[in-house]
Amino acid sequence: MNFGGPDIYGDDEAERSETFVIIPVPYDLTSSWKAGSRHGPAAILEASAYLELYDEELRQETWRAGIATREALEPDVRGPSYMIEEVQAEVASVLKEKKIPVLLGGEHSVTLGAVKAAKERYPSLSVLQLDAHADLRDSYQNSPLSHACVGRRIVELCSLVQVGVRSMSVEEARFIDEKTDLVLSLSSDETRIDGWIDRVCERLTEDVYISIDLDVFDPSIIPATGTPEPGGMGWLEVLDLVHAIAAVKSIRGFDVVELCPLPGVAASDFTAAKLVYRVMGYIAEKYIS
Ligand SMILES: [Mn+2]
Repeated sequence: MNFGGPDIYGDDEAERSETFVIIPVPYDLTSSWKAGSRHGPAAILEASAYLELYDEELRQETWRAGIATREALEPDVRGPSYMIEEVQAEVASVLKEKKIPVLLGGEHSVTLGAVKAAKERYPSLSVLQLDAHADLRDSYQNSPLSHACVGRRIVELCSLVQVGVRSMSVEEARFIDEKTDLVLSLSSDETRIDGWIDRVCERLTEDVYISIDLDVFDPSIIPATGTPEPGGMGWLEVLDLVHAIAAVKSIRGFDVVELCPLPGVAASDFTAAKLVYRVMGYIAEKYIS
């Protein structure tokens, strides 16, 4: 299954040189509440066939930058460390070809493999995490590689900016207050204050990896996530942020994780697919204009 549908390239196939490589990662072994994000990548790919390939906001046909879709990574049931290693190797192979990896999750722990690969390639990398949850626990359900610990493992590698966070433990709140040099965490309330996008841009380095947990959105926009939280961000707020970053930084890769498809709720799947295409569009403005 290709992102954008089976006929995305039509007769132009011979001419395209790919900019983006989609990597489906159907894995949800450490999910704590509603499992099912293993079905997320397939739902996004299926919905992507119904996207208008002309992006009306950007007035461009993003697909002309070239979008390849790899085979889904085989879930490794031995545990998250094996899955993270598998993701790391796959992402490293994409970065080596000077292309931009786009991961479709799956649960959030898979992000760590992508960040490790990107950090190796771009030593000054920083990470922007859009998420309802801080994910800064040192360990969760006896696993340091749980989805609930991904932010903590990232700050051990590079600097981290979180946006949209509105759920955390007291330990995580203390960590954020004490380790201000390692992590900047903005709640969804703080994204209503003028200048918040500048605050985010100032903290990020030139090379950025973006991880989008779909629960950053308000559940009225995307209800189909494993751990929904009220009071989330709006569609245009998230897009404004990513567009601003794409304009001034180099986005080296991104992921969209934690879609947990609900039968009969097509809006979540479609919104996730449109988000993936729009973010590729922001990055591709440089390549195709
Ligand atoms: Mn989350």
